[in-house]
Amino acid sequence: MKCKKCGEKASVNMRQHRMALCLDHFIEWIPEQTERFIKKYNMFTREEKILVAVSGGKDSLSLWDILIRLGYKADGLYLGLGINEGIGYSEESHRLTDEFARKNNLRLHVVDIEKEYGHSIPILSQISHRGYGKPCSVCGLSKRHEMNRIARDLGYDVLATGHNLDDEAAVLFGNTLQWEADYLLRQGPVLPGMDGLARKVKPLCRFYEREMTAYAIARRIEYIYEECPFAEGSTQIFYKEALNQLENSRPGVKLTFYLRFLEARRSGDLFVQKEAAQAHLHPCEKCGQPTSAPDLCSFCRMLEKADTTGSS
Ligand code: Q46
Ligand code: ZN
Ligand code: ZN
Repeated sequence: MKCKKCGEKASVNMRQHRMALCLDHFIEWIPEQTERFIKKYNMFTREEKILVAVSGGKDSLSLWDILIRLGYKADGLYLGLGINEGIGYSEESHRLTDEFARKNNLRLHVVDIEKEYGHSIPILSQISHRGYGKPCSVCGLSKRHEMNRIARDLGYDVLATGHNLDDEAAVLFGNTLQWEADYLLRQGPVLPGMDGLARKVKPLCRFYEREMTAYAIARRIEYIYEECPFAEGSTQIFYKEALNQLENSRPGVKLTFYLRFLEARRSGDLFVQKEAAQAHLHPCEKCGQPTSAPDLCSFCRMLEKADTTGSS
């Protein structure tokens, strides 16, 4: 197979675009496309301050790399979750993120959940009795809260995450199977900001996971290969595998699923549009972040419960 741009031997074949590229052209094509998506979905401008949530994985480090190559002002945020089962997941991902920032002369903020709140994510999950033994619900809640807090306190305009098309299609698949109208209405490349909530963007949402792996390798980015030990057996992975099976026999089906959804959501065709739940938000009494609960947001409630249970 030949590269579409130069005719040399191609290294990456993107069946969904009926296009193959050599490595040199592939690592140029990825930022060009990212720039196109940033503009198309009005994610941010070159004047805005971007905070990239970096986990040490291929997607978030590649996103940081791409934004810097494109000339955006992007700093990183690493959250220490204290997940040290198996290979020492948190320690290793922190090390790799630090190294990337240092090599590229980039600014990295580090927040360690245990230092900040007294307990690591697995412990918080145990003592708050959320998530039926898996720390993922406490982890997700804490990550959202902390990313928002840092973005707001340090004056960032926008928070960027490295979600790729496989992540987005799997979430969409799950929400469609359960017909979660509220979640469906909020899913997209941009979640607008509001008082106390930073705008959230996903510049890689149209790239397949395998493209991001190829990019990270081609750019010689050292990232953590292992998944978080708690990801094993998750519903998300099950949906990803199901979609990959469909993709194998129908190349492009994942991308079409996601893009047609965005189109339907934009035009309002498929949904009985509901009043956005955001209209009823007010500041949490403790941390000030918007919440629909009467007094404390779910993160502060979880911490309060963990503190009472943990100290009894
Ligand atoms: S939620 Fe769950 Fe992930 Fe947190 S505990 Fe690990 S698998 S890192 S995206
Ligand atoms: Zn080429
Ligand atoms: Zn709160």
